[in-house]
Amino acid sequence: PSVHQTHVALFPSAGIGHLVPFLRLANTLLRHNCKLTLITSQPPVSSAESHLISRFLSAFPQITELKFHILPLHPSIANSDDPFFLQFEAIRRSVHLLNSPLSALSPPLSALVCDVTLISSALQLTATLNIPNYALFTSSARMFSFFAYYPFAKMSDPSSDSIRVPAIGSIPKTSLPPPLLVNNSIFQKIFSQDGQRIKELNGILINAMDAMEGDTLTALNNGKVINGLPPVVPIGPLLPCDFENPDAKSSIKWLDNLPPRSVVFASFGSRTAASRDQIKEIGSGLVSSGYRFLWVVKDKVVDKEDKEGLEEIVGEELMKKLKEKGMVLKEWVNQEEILGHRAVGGFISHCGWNSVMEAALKGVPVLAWPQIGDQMINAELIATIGLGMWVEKWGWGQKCLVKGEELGGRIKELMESEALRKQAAKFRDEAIKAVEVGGSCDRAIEGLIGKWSK
Ligand code: BUP
Repeated sequence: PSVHQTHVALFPSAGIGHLVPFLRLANTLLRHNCKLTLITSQPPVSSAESHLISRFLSAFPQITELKFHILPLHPSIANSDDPFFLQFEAIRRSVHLLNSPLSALSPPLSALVCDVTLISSALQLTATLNIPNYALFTSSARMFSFFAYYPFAKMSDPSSDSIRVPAIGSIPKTSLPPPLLVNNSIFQKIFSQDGQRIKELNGILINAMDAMEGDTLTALNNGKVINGLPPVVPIGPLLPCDFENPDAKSSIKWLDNLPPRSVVFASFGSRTAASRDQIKEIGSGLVSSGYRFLWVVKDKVVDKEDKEGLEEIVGEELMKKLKEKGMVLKEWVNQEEILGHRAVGGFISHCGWNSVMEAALKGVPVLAWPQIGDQMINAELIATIGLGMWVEKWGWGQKCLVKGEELGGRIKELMESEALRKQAAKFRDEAIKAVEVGGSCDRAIEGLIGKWSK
């Protein structure tokens, strides 16, 4: 009899932060000889996503793309102004359309790996297809613990200003993703519907590693957070891949001429836009830090509508000062290459989980400045394990204005801290061990494929 390759369908949801780990997982599974189908929701929210998907598919023509045309959301459901949440919900409501194209795939699917915001709808698919359903959780193990515990948490208890997650500790309500505290928000609904059903999954893959979150991963797998979870498999760090980045080399050339660890890199991810006032304060903070800097400016939530030039956004006068000491960009940059450059000694980050894992992989200490979502929980983790520092009183970047002078001082602290540099280097060493042939990542993936191919 012919031996079929293990065929896995990958089902990401909206946003770069969700797409990137799926494509990195795809790259890993290909190296282990799997056959893959990538479900791409049409139309995507941002150009960053559509560009990334096309680069990925041209790099791997052997991958089947299953174009999934999602149904438009009824306006009565659309009670959010976040384009990414609206897309989450639209995808969830269209999942039934995937039944027949997925069952027609050949060879038949061995497993489906879905985004965490798709658990409840994907479980219906995999029940019909009679295949295992895994979720790829796209944030930290700490965040996953909260997600798993959420259905049991007494969120509405007004007498308590924090949530005690078993084995993890207290998480202040102010650190939770803000939309979770808004009754009947799309986000809250997803959290409770999908959170309630994680025990029905066959496993949870997570871009995490023991060196950073060993205790949490052990607690999750020993039933200490909640009872009866399927295996939580740390497969991190997922490695950045060549296809991810267009050849934008100008920033790298600029870095090439600078001394080791002399530059601070500032980028706040793909999902948040800073206010004009905050952009100006960041600019003056970078200048006052005395360090050289590479700063990626973002002033719109979705890149498709991003039209204004840098001079207009930052202001001509400040722009002149900025150019003397640093490089300011308003385009997609090769973040992993920048973080891996010897001239870069610190990273001001929004703490999107992919960025955090990339900082660990490259051994760059982080100045955590959470903007939305899971990022404050990730920032707390960064400070606890010493991958970086977090100025708690800054609150949510989207809500408070941090003054340039204050920022400049913190940048100095970050760049001058020997302790942070050493700790970050330790995480880099552990990350490199984890991704070696025969390392923990390899073994985890082999174990999964072994199960899927039975
Ligand atoms: Br912006 C940008 N270049 O210019 P996160 C991002 N990235 O390579 P997010 C670039 O996109 P959420 C750029 O390296 C990382 O892999 C970056 O993911 C890459 O944050 C990814 O860090 C961004 O998880 O979303 O997209 O803001 O916080 O929702 O995960």
